[in-house]
Amino acid sequence: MVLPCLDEAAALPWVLERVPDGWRAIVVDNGSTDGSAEIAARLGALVVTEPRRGFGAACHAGLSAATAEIVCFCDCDASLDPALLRGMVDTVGGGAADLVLGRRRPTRAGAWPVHARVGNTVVARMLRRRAGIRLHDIGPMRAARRSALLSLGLTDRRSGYPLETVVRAADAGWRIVEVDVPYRPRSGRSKVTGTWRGTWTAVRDMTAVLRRPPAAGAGGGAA
Ligand SMILES: Nc1nc2c(ncn2[C@@H]2O[C@H](COP(=O)(O)OP(=O)(O)OP(=O)(O)O)[C@@H](O)[C@H]2O)c(=O)[nH]1
Ligand SMILES: [Mg+2]
Repeated sequence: MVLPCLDEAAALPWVLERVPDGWRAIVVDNGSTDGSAEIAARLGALVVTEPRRGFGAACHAGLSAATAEIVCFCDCDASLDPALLRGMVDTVGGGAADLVLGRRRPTRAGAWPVHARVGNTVVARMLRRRAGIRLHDIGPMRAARRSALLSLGLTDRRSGYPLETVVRAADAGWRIVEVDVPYRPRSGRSKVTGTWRGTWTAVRDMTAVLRRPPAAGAGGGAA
């Protein structure tokens, strides 16, 4: 399980405790200053240090370091329960889907800022027009086969990474399934959609992804 982490000392114990038994937690850090890397290592995670900043850079470094047949991703801020990934991984393992995505369902008001939710709906609509797939959310929680994910040739290294995953997977004809996941208020300070700067960067990165032409050779069957 790949866990991008930037200054999540407060959330790490809860998150790592909920990683299913027998799975390897890969915490990807790039420049935390609150001791996150040391805490993660002490709690038994494999800590990968990625020199390049960015959410996508962290996710991709984790994917590159992973060795399991099926790889999944989860935020490290305690907003999402890593234990939910067991069912998502089983769905991929059982062959029912090539990519399983968690659709965030806020557990209470304030878990998901309004601007983030609106932005997400707009992106989902643009995605439907661009790639012809119907999704409700482009969230951070997802599971797929490692070799298939690597074959997508993802290039985004910032906040466009989850969206690029979905766009390329759709272009390649993957079967994509959405499952509901409770979305809780995060622990600690927000880095992306909880701030105006983070939101702006996310919108820019995502619209750039949607403008990119389909990758050459896309449209075939599932990888
Ligand atoms: N390694 C690394 N992790 C990051 C970076 N930016 C964000 N993260 C992590 O990615 C996850 C998502 O970031 P958040 O700050 O929670 O972004 P968000 O979910 O859009 O915003 P919130 O609604 O505030 O939770 C968290 O686990 C962060 O610690 C980064 O540049 N590098
Ligand atoms: Mg978050």
